[in-house]
Amino acid sequence: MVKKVRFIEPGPRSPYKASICNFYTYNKYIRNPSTGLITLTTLAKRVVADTLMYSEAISHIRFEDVYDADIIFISINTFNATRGYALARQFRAHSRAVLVFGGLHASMNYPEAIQYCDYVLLGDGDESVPELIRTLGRGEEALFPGVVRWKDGKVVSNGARPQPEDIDTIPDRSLVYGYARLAKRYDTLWPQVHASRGCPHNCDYCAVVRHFGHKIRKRSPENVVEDIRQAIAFHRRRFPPRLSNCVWITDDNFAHDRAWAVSVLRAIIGSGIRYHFSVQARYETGFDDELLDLMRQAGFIELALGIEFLDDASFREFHKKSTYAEVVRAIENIQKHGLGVRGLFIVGAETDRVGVGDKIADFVIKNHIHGVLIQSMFFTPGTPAYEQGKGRLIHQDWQYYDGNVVHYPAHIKPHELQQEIINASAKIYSVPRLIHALLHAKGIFKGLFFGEFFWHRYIRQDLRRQLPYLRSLDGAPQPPPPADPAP
Ligand code: B12
Ligand code: SF4
Repeated sequence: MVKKVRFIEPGPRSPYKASICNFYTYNKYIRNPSTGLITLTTLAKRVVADTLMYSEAISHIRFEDVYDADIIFISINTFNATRGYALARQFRAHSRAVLVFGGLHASMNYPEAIQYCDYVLLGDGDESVPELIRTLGRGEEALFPGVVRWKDGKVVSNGARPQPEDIDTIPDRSLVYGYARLAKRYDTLWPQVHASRGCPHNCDYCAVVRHFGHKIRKRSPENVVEDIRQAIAFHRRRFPPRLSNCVWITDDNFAHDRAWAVSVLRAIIGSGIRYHFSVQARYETGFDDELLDLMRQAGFIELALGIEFLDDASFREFHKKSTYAEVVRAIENIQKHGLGVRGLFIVGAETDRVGVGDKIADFVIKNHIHGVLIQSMFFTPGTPAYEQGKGRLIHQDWQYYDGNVVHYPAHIKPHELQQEIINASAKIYSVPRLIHALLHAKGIFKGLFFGEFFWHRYIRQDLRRQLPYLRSLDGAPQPPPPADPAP
């Protein structure tokens, strides 16, 4: 019998801590818990009544409540894998629970993850988690597809499992310990809804497409709207009113299935929900006038574009189907439709040199991009970028795979590249630009810039902490730079 199940989202390097910063600095000691893991907790609760989730993004774990569980599910992305493994060791020492890892990093890197647990479940957990609970509840061995397990001291994989098509589950956010209270208290926690999974593109550094596949799987528009309604209600408070009234639709490529995106937007418009929305999309969405108008009508305030690079050689290097000229044109058109643009950038491509940070900052300021995330190149095991770049990695200490420089780029030293990210962030989120935003930015963008100003101060602080280590690598022998990117 399985009577008690616990789900764990391990924290990153700065796990939750009660702090006044949490009111305005996102990600220092508080950040949104995983929608994916809440979804799995919701599904597991239908099988076992005593089911609960802990997220170190918003609370401490009550270990005495976890140790006597029958099954402990742990979710890891790359950046929190180190913490996940440490927690698994602790659970092993104090609990007899069956330990199960899943999530993007565990799935793409299962030979590593299985060293710390009994099972790894590959891919989406929507069907495999309830199936595992039922199987173990019957006292049977888990032999179904998607299971990685130990047999006679060896790791055995039952192979991939077809991805679930029915993903119409509304995550029950109240199943996360402490979340209901904090969601109402902090504007730095916002409603998040994931409406579709998968992407037909193939960018070399992208783990998402390898984990969720090329086929886009979608929730029904009605289900998405109901989730939005519940997510907003979960975060609503009477007094003082929330400053950040924005739902983040966290899909990676929202508009790829255009007909579906239109039906979701029409459903939001028809629902009477009056709120702000932000969504990630590719630059092509920026040429679709009808879609942009619908987004505006539905309450969307911005599109977060994975711009990534500012030169066509880098787009080609990583098989990202974009060109600089098209990205600029898309930004202009999006803004013409009254929507803002958030820019997501990657540094560390082969063409990057000293000055790349200034280049990004100047581009952002010139093109009126109102918010940015700048990260160094990611190398998630299982991606082509990892396969090509693994000989040039500085280390594989996953906890630093969260935007820090972790490789030796071709034409710039690691610490110089880290400094470039810091410079770009400081130039974009400068005090004069903060004052300008507070005086001139419209509506919600004032509050957004204010919050992001402090978020970026934290990001810079964190990146600076790595500088002495990265500088110390200067004397170390470096692997040879690869050939120039294909023309
Ligand atoms: C929303 C989001 C955030 C939110 C919330 C994160 C969260 N806790 O989920 C916030 C803003 C906090 C965030 C922050 C960051 N993020 Co983020 N984020 C996302 C995003 C866009 C959507 C997450 C989501 O809801 N996915 C949909 C659900 C359904 O998927 P899922 O959570 O993976 O869960 C499913 C499966 O993986 C599986 N599963 C998951 N857990 C488990 C556990 C078990 C036991 C089992 C069996 C199965 C299983 O089943 C679930 C349901 O099918 C993803 C991209 C993506 N598409 O996933 C990036 C992503 C996870 N983020 C990423 C990164 C890098 C970051 C940051 C480091 C960025 C930065 N530099 O600040 C930070 C790190 C934050 C921190 N310090 O903790 C990367 C991670 C790459 C990697 N290799 O780890 C991703 C994949 C984006 C990308 N394009 O590469 N992020
Ligand atoms: S378009 Fe975005 S989600 Fe799709 S493969 Fe490229 S980076 Fe990944």
